[in-house]
Amino acid sequence: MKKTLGIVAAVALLGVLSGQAAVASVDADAKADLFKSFDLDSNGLIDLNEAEADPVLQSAFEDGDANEDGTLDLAEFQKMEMKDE
Ligand SMILES: [Ca+2]
Ligand SMILES: [Ca+2]
Repeated sequence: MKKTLGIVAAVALLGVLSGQAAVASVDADAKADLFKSFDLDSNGLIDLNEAEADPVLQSAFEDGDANEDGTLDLAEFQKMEMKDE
């Protein structure tokens, strides 16, 4: 079940990060859910280990980690998705 959720999340994130039509269907709540699905230990942060579950997230990780603490918090995660240019 966890694995299925991860795949769904990865597909959704792929759409968000690549600026496809999926953006319109992913609202703030869905983004929060997506964040939670990556945050496997539920500590409110996505670390590099957790980001490795998704190649797209992994490649965007460094860029998205605005304060360079090695983790993505929800605010950073939301900003990543909005950055579309
Ligand atoms: Ca975590
Ligand atoms: Ca950070």
